[in-house]
Amino acid sequence: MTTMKHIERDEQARAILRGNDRGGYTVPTAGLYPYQWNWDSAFTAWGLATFDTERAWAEIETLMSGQWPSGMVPHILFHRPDPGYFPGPDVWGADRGPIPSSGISQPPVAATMLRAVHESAPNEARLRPLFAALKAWHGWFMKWRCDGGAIFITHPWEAGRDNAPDWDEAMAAIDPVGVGEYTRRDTSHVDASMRPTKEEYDRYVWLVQQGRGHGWNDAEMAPVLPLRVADPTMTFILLRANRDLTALGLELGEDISELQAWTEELRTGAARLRNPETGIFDAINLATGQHTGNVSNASYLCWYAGVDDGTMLSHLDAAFAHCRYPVPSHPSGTDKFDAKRYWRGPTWAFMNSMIGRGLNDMGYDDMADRLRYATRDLIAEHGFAEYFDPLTGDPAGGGMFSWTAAVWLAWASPSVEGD
Ligand code: 9WN
Repeated sequence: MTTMKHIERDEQARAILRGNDRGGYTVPTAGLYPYQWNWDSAFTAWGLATFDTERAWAEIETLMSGQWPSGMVPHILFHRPDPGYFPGPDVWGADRGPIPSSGISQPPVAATMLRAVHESAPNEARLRPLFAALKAWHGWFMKWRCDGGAIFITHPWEAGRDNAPDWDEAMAAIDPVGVGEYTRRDTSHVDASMRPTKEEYDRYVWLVQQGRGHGWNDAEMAPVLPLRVADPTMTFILLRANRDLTALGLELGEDISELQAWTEELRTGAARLRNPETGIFDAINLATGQHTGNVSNASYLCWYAGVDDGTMLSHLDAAFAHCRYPVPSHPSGTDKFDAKRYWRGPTWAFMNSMIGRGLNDMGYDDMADRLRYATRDLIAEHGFAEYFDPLTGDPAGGGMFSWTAAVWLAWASPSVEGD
């Protein structure tokens, strides 16, 4: 049932997306994240498609305008300098693209969101160049981030799940020697208890310094990468995005054979992520070959990728039993669970939207509804936070957040078509 509160939230969500618009691109939130972030922008486009399709197309076009000649699409585009964020373009020293940027990528949700934008406002002329650019980006992942079909990350920021326990083992093996002094800016915007620790930040910055030292040259870095963890976020999302890009290519009459081959390879990689001991999907530290053993909210992206699975379904049921507002980024009641610390417990509405869409695709409609309604209540009651305490729903991190507003409009709100 749509209530006044929901209608108010629809209006607020649109106002947030307009307020975070910097002209052709949208920042995740003012202050804390003053640039264009890759997967944030893709989700934002999905939300924009519900009320301003022109801006939705432009959002993805602006993102792709930062693509490097290698095909890589950076995780941050520094369109205009802003001292409020660290590390900025001077620290990254990444000058291989047309726009100052970071030197790593982020989960490629863009093709999937582009498909939704194209469904809302079909435009083949705009789609065709984006198809080619997205294919080149997917190809970059297959060339430089693929190990036996599983996509690995080289920096926790690449997965977009910065301090998830999945990287703990690989991060502990790094000695951030010579990292030097630096001033974090995130903790001047958000309480430090909701952000990564100093030990983690030292390693984040050290890894950036390593890439910079190699001039962000993929071939030079490949044999010496200090961190390589096969990641469910990347693998499941690329698998899904590749299928969506294939559908768009078919519509355009483009050659899709390479995309189909990548999909098959990624399916093999997704199967590798299944932990042989527990049956869950988790990350693999490629330095040791060990599965990390963590159920994360990315573990539940299997359905979104088109991989059917019953084990994860029973874990999801358990998450509902333990948390009022699932899906926690790390299971409550475990040692590493921290209800407010970023990717070590909090619920992220945009992750829920992918999990929910996957459940629908697999025909688990009751579970999908359950998750969607829980996320609806979470946002209706607690606002458009970056992330939320899964037990209480308390908002955490930044506020007036673009992707939370976007998934409200495109997925969680009762005004979504067909509800
Ligand atoms: C580093 C913008 C980004 C998200 C990531 C999230 C967080 C950045 C940070 O914010 O990461 O990229 O500085 O903490 O973890 O998923 O894209 O919203």
